[in-house]
Amino acid sequence: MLAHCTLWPEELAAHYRAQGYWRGETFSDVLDERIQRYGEKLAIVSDTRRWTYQDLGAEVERLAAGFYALGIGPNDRVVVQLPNCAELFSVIFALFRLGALPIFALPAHRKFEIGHFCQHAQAIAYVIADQHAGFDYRNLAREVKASAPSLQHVLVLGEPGEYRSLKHLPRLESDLPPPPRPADVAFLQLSGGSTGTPKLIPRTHDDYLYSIRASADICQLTSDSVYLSVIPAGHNFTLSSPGSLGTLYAGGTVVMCAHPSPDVALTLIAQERVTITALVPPLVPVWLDAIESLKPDLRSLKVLQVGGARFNSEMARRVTQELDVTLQQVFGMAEGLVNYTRLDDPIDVILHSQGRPISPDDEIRIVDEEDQPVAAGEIGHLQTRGPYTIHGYYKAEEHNARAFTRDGFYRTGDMVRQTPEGNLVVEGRAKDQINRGGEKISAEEVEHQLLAHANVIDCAIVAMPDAYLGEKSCAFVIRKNDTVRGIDLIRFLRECGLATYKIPDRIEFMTQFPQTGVGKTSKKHLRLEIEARLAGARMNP
Ligand code: OOB
Repeated sequence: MLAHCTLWPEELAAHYRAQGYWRGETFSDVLDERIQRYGEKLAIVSDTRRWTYQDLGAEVERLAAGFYALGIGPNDRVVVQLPNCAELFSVIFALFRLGALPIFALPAHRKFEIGHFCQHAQAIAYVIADQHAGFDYRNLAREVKASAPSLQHVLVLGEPGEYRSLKHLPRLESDLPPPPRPADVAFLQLSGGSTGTPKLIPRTHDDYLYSIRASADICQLTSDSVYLSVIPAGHNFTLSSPGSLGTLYAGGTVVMCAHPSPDVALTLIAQERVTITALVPPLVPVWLDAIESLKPDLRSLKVLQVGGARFNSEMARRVTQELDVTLQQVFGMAEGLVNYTRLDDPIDVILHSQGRPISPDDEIRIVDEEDQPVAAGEIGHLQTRGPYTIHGYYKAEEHNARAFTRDGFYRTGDMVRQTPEGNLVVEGRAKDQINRGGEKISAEEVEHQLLAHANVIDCAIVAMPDAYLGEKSCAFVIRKNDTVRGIDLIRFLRECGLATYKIPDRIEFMTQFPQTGVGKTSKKHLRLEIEARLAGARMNP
């Protein structure tokens, strides 16, 4: 069992087993069963590859043997940073079989994030593609290796350079280790984060498989389903809600879209007869416009999921008016809880709410600042506990004491209200995070980096409204002297190796920050300040 993880207390675990949520299966059990049942059926389509379930199984076997021969075994952590491609699945299922733990990095992550994951989790291997979208990941690996002494292997999909190719792994002379147990941690997922360093989320075979199975059921997936993975495949939404893993669970076909541009994605929908896909809100108007001009054949598409950030109900209405699909809103989090509008919900529920939890045993509390329940229908802080929501981040004891209540509820940081029918409406956020069109930025993480600049006395990062992304990030800075310009600070942050989406979209200078009653920087006033400055700029261009 992986150390430094707080899992479910025995009493709750026993209840979840008794209810049949946790079925005592591992990812390897599920894959083996699917290979038996659907062997010749198409499992994954990606660029040049068309893998049947048998092909996938053979690749998983080859990689598991090769990884183990390299010395990757039970409980070893492996950072996996691959674009949307078939090999993502052969790699992670091979690691699952060994009981080694993938850490799902996003393709946008750079030296700062990858270095942190490697150091924090003492990862021994890092899996990358040679290059993708104009970026060479082997260069990144070089930088990361220099700061992560635990890293023993860099494994490359494509041209390996000085590293090892995934194609040429050593031969295994022994047997594979015994498989992991269903209650074991299967992988570490990334938190959107609202603190100084990104947190890692331990998910077990039992809990994740339940959320996948129940999600596939809610979305009515069958072996005829074809899922298009558009946004990064390692994100919880595309991976498991029901995503690619839900589709494989149902015996369907996963189509990997390597670039989210609508012309590529829409062509794939027509070619592969895609039945369901998932988007973040900013992609929706782009798709609708592209559909109007390209007029692709979308007759196969039955369900369009939208989630990851607030989805405006006017845009939701446009979807239902312009496309012959069922819209589904999805409000979830990598820590666990996922809410869906149901496919047969009345149109008002689909347009105006973010749906309801997966499980009858997802416990929801909506509370005030003192953790006391608010009146029915009022807005409050969402806390949750349930069969697939974690009880603690990996190696983060101090933070866990704040992020979870004493009785094990996760403080989501979301402000919600619940309708009389039980649907949740996301009204805002109490956590110090910017949701940049579905990409989450922890303000504190970027502030830490900025404060390291010699000319920065203080800084505060807040969300500012944006017509396309919903929110962008604005850094307010108090500087030592005005020789330092915004562009210098941006360059400085890039050199720190922060992912591009975390670099502030705007830098504003101030000589002092507005304060709250207790003398802390008032981010509320800073948000109003940037809104006023933006409105002023619009009036006096
Ligand atoms: C998903 O997961 P994360 O971990 O990247 O982000 C979770 C946070 C939530 O706590 C909430 O603040 C926000 O993203 N969020 C939404 C939302 N869906 C997520 N805010 C408003 N409306 C929504 N529909 O983003 C995620 C994980 C699984 C499924 C779907 C999304």
